[in-house]
Amino acid sequence: MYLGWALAGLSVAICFIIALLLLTAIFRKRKTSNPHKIESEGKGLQWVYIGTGISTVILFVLVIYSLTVLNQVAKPSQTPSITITVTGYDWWWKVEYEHDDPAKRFITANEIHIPVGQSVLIKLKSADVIHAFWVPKLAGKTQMIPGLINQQWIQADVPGVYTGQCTQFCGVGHAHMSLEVVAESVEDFEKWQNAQRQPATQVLRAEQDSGYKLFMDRCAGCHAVRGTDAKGEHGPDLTHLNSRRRLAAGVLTNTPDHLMEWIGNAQLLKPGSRMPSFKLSESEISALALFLSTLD
Ligand code: HEC
Ligand SMILES: [Cu+2]
Repeated sequence: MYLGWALAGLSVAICFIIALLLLTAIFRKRKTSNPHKIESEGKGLQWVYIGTGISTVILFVLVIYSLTVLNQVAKPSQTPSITITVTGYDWWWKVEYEHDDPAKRFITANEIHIPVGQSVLIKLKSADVIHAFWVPKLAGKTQMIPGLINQQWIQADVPGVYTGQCTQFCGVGHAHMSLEVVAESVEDFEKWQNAQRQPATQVLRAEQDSGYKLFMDRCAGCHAVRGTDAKGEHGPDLTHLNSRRRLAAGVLTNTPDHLMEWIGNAQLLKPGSRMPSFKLSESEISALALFLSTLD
């Protein structure tokens, strides 16, 4: 896209022409002996018309040129093969992979996986206030507005982890609302996707666990674990919690220690967060940790 260079070049050229005309005007001497005598009225007016005409034509051409380029940029190079709906919450991201077959849809949070070299359509929604989705290396900012579905598409041509951030001030947790886009080979992406589609694996064994019961009592109102009775929607889906790189939209790296630290001190680690801090006994902590460790 040469739009930027074309605009800059033209601006410079026009500056030069204007400077040149100004200098000629300054240094050209009037021929009349009396400089105060105005020559026949209206004679200079035609130049105003000509000048305005030239400017209008140039600007009009530039508008068309810009719109054409913008239109090209706004479209993906290929029709997106994957559609993901990302919903902004105070202060985390719900990520839903769409599919025509309901059995192949799944929900995760704060981490988006995409195959390298493919364009992916992202539908952007908000559950509460205005947020904005921005992964600087992949695409521009797009607002997430309650009641509206905005769209953008992203494509990563190099594998890697691309960090994104909410860029619309949305309250106390705003600075702690980041996400990651993991771009990986098609095979790795398929593997990840198939794993995410599965319900939680160890649940049957876990049902006897006191950790499982504790989770159902204290956490299931806000969190879902597919394959169990936990169907809460106020917080991130935890079915494959341990597959994620970070906790709480980027606040902590996801390790077993950090996980229990988060549960005990969510309010301290992410002030204002919509998850309460839990005061649990030693035995409750180890039981809960055991249950959570099964959420691969
Ligand atoms: C009142 C609702 C609520 C309850 C109850 C609750 N949580 Fe949360 N939880 C949230 C919200 C909201 C978040 C997102 C916090 C953020 O990132 O701002 C969250 C985040 C988390 C995360 C981080 C998930 C991720 O992918 O980043 C974990 C793990 C978690 N909660 C575990 C638990 C456990 C275990 C319990 C029960 C002891 C529990 N939560 C109880 C609302 C709740
Ligand atoms: Cu924000």
